[in-house]
Amino acid sequence: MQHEAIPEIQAATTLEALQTVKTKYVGKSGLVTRELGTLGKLPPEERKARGAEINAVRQAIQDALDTREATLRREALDAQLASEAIDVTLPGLPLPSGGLHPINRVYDDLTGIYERLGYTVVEGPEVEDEHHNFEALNVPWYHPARDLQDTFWLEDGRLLRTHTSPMQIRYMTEHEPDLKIVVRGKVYRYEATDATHESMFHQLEGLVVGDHISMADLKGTIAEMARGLYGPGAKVRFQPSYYPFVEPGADFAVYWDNPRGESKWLELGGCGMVHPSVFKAVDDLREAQGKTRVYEGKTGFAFGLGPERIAMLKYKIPDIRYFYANDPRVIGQFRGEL
Ligand code: FA5
Repeated sequence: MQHEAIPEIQAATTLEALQTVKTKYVGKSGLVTRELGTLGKLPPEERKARGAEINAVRQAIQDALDTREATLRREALDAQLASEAIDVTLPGLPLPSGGLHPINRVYDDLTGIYERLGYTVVEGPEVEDEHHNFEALNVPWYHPARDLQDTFWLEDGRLLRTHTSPMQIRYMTEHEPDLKIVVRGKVYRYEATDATHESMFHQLEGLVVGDHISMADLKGTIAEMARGLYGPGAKVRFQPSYYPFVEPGADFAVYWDNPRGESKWLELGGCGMVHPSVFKAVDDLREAQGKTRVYEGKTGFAFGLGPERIAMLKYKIPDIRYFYANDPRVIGQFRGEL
């Protein structure tokens, strides 16, 4: 029987085929098992020898089964590994990745410049009260900016800040001079949109307060920013302008030259020397909170600009509304750029 079983075992090429052979010989009603069952019919003196004989056969078959099973399992594993082998010469699949929004990249450029000049970067609330957004900034009740037409008012009397300047008030109420900060964040205006105006946009606000701060410091700072953005050849231009929270006030533009020979003045934002009424409003707020009055008699400058303008030129985006339309054809171009 062993002589038949062993070649059958060797011939089994799958685990299923091997199981069939196993059942045939050593299963519950297999040939060897049945043979053992016949022992009882033998005369007692033959039983022992015959029993040992059959057990030896069963053991030999079982050993052969085990060996073959191990071989088949190893072969199956080898085949599986071979079929799943990684071809390291195949080009990789590109991983989809995000990217920084162009406005954030411009912000990073700008705050990088100011951090190197020792400024602290802060953010503030987008929902503001009238006092911080207008009154404390010396914007009178009859100023057109306070009109319903220009401000998104909330039902509770608060508003969406129309500029980042209210953070001047918040920061000075909390901190004593000397200070140098830039504020980054979103602002909102209820106005018709066009290629250069959005109802939600961004600003970068700067505020420096100390002793003997002058207009020359302001101009030097804006010039330093322009050089940081557009290289050593960048020029800046200041034109008198009016903002209630500064005196004197100015608008500033940067003359930028690029290798393609396109060069022009880019109107960036407003600036000026902090108005004494603003320092007084801050001291009033501080006093109401039990803090000391420390701002009257100080000097400082402030500026505010729109990073969208810089990003539109830098990335050749012709319409400000593309930044926030969530069109993957636009934003997708900034994938992977960090
Ligand atoms: C202000 O908002 C002042 N708070 C700036 C300031 C700060 C002056 C500190 C003096 C001292 P203005 O409304 O001009 O100023 O806006 C500043 C800049 O924001 C503009 O130069 C422009 O770059 C940008 N901006 C204004 N309105 C929009 C708009 N609708 N869409 C996109 N950018 C805008």
